[in-house]
Amino acid sequence: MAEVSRVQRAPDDLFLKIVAGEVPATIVHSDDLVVAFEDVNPQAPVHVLVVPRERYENVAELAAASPQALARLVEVAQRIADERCGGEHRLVFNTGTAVGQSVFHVHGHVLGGRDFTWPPG
Ligand code: DGP
Repeated sequence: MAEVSRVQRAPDDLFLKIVAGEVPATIVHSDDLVVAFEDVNPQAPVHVLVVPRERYENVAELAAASPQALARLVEVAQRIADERCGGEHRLVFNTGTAVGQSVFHVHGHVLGGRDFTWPPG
């Protein structure tokens, strides 16, 4: 099932186009496994998206297929937070439309630089 939806949605994968340089973005990190760029609609003073170069729909798919890429994603998220907001941050993976996922290429939101409330809305 997941494989079918991945194939169906792949042509519209905005984040693959950013990774490929076909859609402009403010890239803040790039390596062999992940790319990080500024969110176009920031929700906090620090709001960076970290994505794997390969396409997986959500974080569970990424974990199953490439734990190395997931580990790198988390490492890069921490490094960005260390550099920009003293290390304290919220790393969010939305999974599914009901909780707000709008781009079906897994991405970690690195959010920081202000106080946050809990639970999230
Ligand atoms: P989500 O709702 O969890 O799927 O997050 C998608 C995020 O992607 C959202 O915070 C806005 C961001 N976004 C959408 N389109 C673009 C774009 O074209 N460029 C950049 N840099 N970010 C985008």
